[in-house]
Amino acid sequence: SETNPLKRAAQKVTESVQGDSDGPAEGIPGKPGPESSPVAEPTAAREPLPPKPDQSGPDTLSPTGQLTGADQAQMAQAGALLTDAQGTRRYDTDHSLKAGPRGPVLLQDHHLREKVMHFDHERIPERVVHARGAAAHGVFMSYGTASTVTRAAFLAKDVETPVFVRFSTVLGSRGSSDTVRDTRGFATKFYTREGVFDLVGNNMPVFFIQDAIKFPDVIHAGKPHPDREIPQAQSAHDTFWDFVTLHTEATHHTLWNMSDRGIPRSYRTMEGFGVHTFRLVDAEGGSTLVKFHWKPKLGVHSLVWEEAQIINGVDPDFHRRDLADAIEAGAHPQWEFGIQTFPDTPDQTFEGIDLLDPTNIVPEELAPVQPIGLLTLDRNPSNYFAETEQVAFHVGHLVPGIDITDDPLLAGRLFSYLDTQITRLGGPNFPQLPINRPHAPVNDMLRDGMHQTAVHRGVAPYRPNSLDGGCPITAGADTAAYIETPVRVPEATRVREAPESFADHFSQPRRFWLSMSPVEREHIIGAYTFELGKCYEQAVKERALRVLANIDPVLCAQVAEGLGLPAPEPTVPLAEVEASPALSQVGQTWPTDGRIIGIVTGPDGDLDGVRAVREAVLRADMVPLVVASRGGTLNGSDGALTVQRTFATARSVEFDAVLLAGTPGLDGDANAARDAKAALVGVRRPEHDPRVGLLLTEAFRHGKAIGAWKGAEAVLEAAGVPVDAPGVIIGDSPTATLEQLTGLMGTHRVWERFTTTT
Ligand code: HDD
Repeated sequence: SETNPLKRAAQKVTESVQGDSDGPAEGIPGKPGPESSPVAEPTAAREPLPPKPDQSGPDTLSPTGQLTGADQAQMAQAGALLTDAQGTRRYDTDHSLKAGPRGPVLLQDHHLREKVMHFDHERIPERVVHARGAAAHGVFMSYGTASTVTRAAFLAKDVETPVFVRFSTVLGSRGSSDTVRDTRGFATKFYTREGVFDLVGNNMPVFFIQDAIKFPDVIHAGKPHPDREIPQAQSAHDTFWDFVTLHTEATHHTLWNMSDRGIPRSYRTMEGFGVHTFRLVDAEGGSTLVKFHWKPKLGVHSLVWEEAQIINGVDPDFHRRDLADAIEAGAHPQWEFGIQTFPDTPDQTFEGIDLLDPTNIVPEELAPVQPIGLLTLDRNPSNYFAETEQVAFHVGHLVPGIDITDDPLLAGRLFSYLDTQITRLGGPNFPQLPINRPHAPVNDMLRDGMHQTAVHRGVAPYRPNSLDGGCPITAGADTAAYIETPVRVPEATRVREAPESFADHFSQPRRFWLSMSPVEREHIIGAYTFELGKCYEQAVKERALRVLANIDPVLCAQVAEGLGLPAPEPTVPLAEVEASPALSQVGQTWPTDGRIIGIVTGPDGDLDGVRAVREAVLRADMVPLVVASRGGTLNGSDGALTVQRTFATARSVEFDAVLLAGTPGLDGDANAARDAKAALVGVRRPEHDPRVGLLLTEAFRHGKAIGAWKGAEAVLEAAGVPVDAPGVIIGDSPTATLEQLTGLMGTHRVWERFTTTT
């Protein structure tokens, strides 16, 4: 009846919501969309599905201790009908209000104004470091073994604590690649019953600098050059190497970065470290110095450099995707939490190692890592911004039983983390954001400020008071108060100086180098040669070689050779140190859970065999990806098999191992006929497709296990992969081949394939 399209649309909406005063309208499904749109709405409006279990919001309490069910509803699309931010229903959000369809947009369009205003402010400043990250929810189960050294309630036997863990790279911007050579952040928020404990660690146990006052400098040196803002997310440039060679305390951390630890295979295969020495305090006030460790159940595993570089282009979100996929598939990553313990002596050293120097490790052979609990990540965030981006870690978020030491790097961090959240999250009330809310009741006297969301009651936010019933009162040791350990502070004159014990910059790096297997040393030499080869300044390269000479003459000579420069002599005597075998990633066998096997088949491959290995791979908690010449399905005698990757979309770097499906034997004529048929439909057999050849040569070069069952030898031959090389298996049957392949994957790589010279 109504001819004006806007009015007609408004009428429709009114009809559809009639009788519905406070909830989504009945009968919306199936109704046509507003007719102001020239085309019909692609889908009819309907009630959103309830959130999946992994989409529910963080299980949090409000600052006043109430469950945040109301917030939960606001986190998803809360109903069928669109509203604006004030809850007023909207009939059209696709057209600005205009003076006629071809006329100017009117300033009075307050809906346009609100929508664009909000959009204009959707981004917040990225983290100044660790901007790119991925996170997951999980649970920490305590073994209780730490109860002898700490009163922390969450470390008592069988206590379960919800956690949120964020992994990150350090140098790159939010949109940078995952597999760059860099340190990785490993930050854990424990929502304990006694308050939040944040362990803000890295995947390396040492740090570049010994005093926080140098942090702005090391980051300025590592970040892109200020003039052109390049290179992104990497240390292969002059300013980084200028800094780390002028501040030789950075030598140890730099060596870790140049090792395989700088390019993890997955967040799931990284160790984590608290870096600093912390102080644990028991119920009687007794204290013990500790270093925190996370040990991945899957073992420490890394990429090789060429793989990492290829992934940067093929799948820049490799680590982020890997973590989310594994959790969604139910392959929940796990780490054992552990501590190295040291007596809390006044000098705070252990076996001559200064525990306050964050460039030092204590070898595990001298102080074994004692397991104290298990971390399991089992739920992906539902909203990247609300959770992963807005989570705010702080080394000063401590609980009773965990205290700090006088490590000067830690002291500066205690200031920096709170400070940065004010810029990043827009004010001092960031602890009220759902992801940051403690699960312990909060009863503070902090008030007002930007983005205050709590409605505090009472009139006397101070104490003591006589107006709010005298509350709050303060807790004591018997009511789980956080009490600083009464550590004696030495009588001293104030100085800007480092202690003499901080001056040895080379013996710990030498220990690391000596602890590496030949193939790991080869990778380190390759990394230094690559990074320094990217520097323009001759003086920087020469200075870097002088540093390497003080770690090891072979390392120095080989890098010098690669750079085409003379190898200098050491300037300090080479340290007499023992290797620490625990530092090497090579030589152990690990579970293969969650590893990815690419199963390559041709248009006439043994599809029943493919089906059998697929099922066996799944049973072994690994991921099979069928790779064929084109997408869709392959029809075996037992029904259709879905193709997950084609020769165009597959790249070796995605797989931990490759299996080549056999082809049932055919005679020469049949072969020719088959090829002719395949060519007609534009499908090439694997042995004729250069992309399969590339896949295999890369997998071979990267030390990955390769298996083929009867009839697939031709594919290996065409790729030039020697069938008798280590880690290449020609099996009799599909499942026997898989079994041998899985055995090889347990050691992570076929290490014998890498050539070594050291
Ligand atoms: Fe830091 C973030 C780890 C030294 C200042 N740091 C940040 C994150 C991790 C670390 C994992 C990311 C947290 C997240 O996911 O939100 N940082 C470390 C480790 C260090 C270290 C293991 C040495 C042992 N950091 C350090 C120093 C300073 C900072 C010495 C400053 C004096 N770090 C920051 C920061 C960041 C940060 C600027 C950036 C974003 C944030 O804090 O929330 O405050």
